[in-house]
Amino acid sequence: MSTPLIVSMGNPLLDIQVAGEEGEKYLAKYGLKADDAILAEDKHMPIYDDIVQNAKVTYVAGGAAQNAARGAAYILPAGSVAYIGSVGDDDLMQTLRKANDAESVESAYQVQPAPAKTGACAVVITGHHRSLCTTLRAAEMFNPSHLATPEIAQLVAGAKFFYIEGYFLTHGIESALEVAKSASSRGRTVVLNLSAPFIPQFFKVQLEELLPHVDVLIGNESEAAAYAEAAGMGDASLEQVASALAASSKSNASRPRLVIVTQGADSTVVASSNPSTSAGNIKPSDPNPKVYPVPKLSNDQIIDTNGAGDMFAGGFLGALALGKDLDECVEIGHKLGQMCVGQIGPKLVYPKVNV
Ligand code: 26A
Repeated sequence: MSTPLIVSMGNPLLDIQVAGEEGEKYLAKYGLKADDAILAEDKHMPIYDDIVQNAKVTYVAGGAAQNAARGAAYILPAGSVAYIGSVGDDDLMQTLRKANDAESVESAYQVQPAPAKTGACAVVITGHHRSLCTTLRAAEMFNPSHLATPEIAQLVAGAKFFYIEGYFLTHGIESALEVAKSASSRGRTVVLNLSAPFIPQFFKVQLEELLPHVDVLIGNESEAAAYAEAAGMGDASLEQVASALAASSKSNASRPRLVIVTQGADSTVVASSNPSTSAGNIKPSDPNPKVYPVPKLSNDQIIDTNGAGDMFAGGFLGALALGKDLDECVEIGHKLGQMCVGQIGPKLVYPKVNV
């Protein structure tokens, strides 16, 4: 059996994308915000059948941490990444498995028996915005017993890096804590993505419980703002929020915490709790937070932004696992994020290009 370097954990979803004029129509019809990520409420539930039956849709493998797993795998040797999540025994799952196979990501799925169905995300593209409306289905049936199966226990025991999506905290805090606590007590690196504004907003308790075990926190500007609001520091600048998150309490105090905040086409901000000369950290001679400009893309290079943040995170994670310097980790993150923006959905370029 393989021993992957990275284990990623989250909600496996099949993305069903609709764009153009139809995107505008469905955004209005279901009262969605142009750039948001939500769990479908009752009023949104018909959207999946509606777009499949009435619109031109594209199916692409999704699920935030699964996208990041494929992103990391893009720059690592085959067999370096495994992904854990819960799916149904159906054709959606087969599509996801195929996308992982193509990237040599091991699909360490917990498979729920029928009638459970694999989760789906309606992705409504309008211009450079993307609205994500998710029905978790089998994804939220993830049971911690999966971690105790010999195959999964071996993956988790062997991995050096763990990636957890914030989205998983809506239902899986027990498993996330189990993995993160054990990893951080063994000196392994735990990476958490904030995933969406509603996570710090409505799952703050779970987030605060997990945060002490997190070495690298990744989010975007609206997630950082939502955290700031929830933490009572709504007036703080992005740099101040990143520094505060980096400084908040940590179970493995011998390791610094790094906080990375992306802002789409604008600069990426990185804060460290304790700069050092180690790879993957801000150097003591550098500013902290450190600001990294993002290379410009022209309008015609942008297809859609679905998955760009995940591919940034995957590229960053893969580079970190390769022992690269922070500057290179951010650069590779930017490259994969931008590569994804040039594709339909959370995909990268094939045949593979060097990054
Ligand atoms: C719990 N929710 C809402 C979610 C998601 C999600 N992945 C996990 N849980 N909502 C959207 N996504 C995924 O995010 C990617 C873009 O960042 C979508 O599947 C999409 O591929």
